[in-house]
Amino acid sequence: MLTPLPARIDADRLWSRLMTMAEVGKTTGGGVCRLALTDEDRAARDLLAEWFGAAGLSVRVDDLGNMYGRRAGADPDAPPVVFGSHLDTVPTGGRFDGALGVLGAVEVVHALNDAGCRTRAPLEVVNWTNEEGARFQPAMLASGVLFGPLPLEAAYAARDASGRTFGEELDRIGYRGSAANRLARCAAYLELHVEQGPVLERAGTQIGVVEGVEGISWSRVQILGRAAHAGPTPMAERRDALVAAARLVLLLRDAAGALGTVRLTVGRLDVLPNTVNVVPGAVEMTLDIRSRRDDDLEAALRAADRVCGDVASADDVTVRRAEFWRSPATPFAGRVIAIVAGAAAGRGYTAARLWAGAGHDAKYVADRFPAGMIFVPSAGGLSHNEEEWTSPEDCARGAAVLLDTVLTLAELDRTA
Ligand code: HGY
Ligand code: MN
Ligand code: MN
Repeated sequence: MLTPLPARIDADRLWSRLMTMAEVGKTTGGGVCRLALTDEDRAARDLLAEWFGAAGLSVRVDDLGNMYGRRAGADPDAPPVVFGSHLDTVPTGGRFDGALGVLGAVEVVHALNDAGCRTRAPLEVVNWTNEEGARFQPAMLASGVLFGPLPLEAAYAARDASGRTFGEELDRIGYRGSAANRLARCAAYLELHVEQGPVLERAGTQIGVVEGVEGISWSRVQILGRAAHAGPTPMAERRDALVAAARLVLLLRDAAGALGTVRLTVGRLDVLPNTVNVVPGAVEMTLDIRSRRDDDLEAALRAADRVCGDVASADDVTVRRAEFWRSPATPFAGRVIAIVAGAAAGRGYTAARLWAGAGHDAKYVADRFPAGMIFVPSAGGLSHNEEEWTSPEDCARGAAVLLDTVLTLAELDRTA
């Protein structure tokens, strides 16, 4: 394990970039709304391209809009060590989810530049398109096309709530590059990210050594009753889709909550016709189920279908669940995990091993190349919330572990 090198993370420089990026899509609640392929995302990308240039990185964009900043190595033919994350956010996002991984990576490059360090392997900093899946489903869409099961055409055809497609919006913001620019070779991939949960903070631990990404299932659930007049329709004769949905949400939570490793969320619910004097005829909602164990995830889905059937018969409605995205639980590469752990120890930081409850592009990259992640604590375990907070010190510690991990993987070129 390398001892810390002359290369040094500049905590103020990293924080200043994080706060500058946080101005792009800033919300009145102090958070960030930078939905994928919106004007705010374009502005963030343009700013990142500027910062890539200032760091001496050569920029390229692939046909999914993924942005790569490349730093030459002593061995131009060696596969690059790749590190980064995403700049898109959920509508009430925070300033650190994704941005810390991209800007922490830029800071690593500046630290190497300042110290005049050259690596044997080339380095590539990446900004993945549409990690969140908030505007265009599924999540991790772009890395899912490159390394996962998602067909390119399906990605381009993904529509947002207003009916605009991913492909149209990628063209509109001017970030549809070439397939020839896709990441094709990679010695290893690293992603620095805020934990987005309470584990590190509660344990008073500085660094999370991430062992893998939990499995995720996204379904659409349709509840069909019968629209009726809110006045004359007797209560006993109603087939009220919203009442059925309300019962279903609670029963799903109890059914899945009984399975220890499972977390279940109904995040979106649309009532139809959503009118003050009409008994709701239909409800459409989303179901997000996660577990680090695929068998628990399957058990939760079976329990969910049982509950859907019970509500359908009890409330005289039709309930249909259709899964539209599945990301299996994915372990990271043992060698990368060990190097991250060694880097944290080399800095004298306290560290703990854990699994990522959130999805990350590192999951799909890990399906193809050796990958790992570094977590830093989230205040109150909060994320996907405008009050998301990670301290400047924790951000800098994460970037230092990223720097040392990248250097170990890319090897310092001592011939220079
Ligand atoms: O859904 C997720 O876990 C990620 O934030 N896209
Ligand atoms: Mn993220
Ligand atoms: Mn997120």
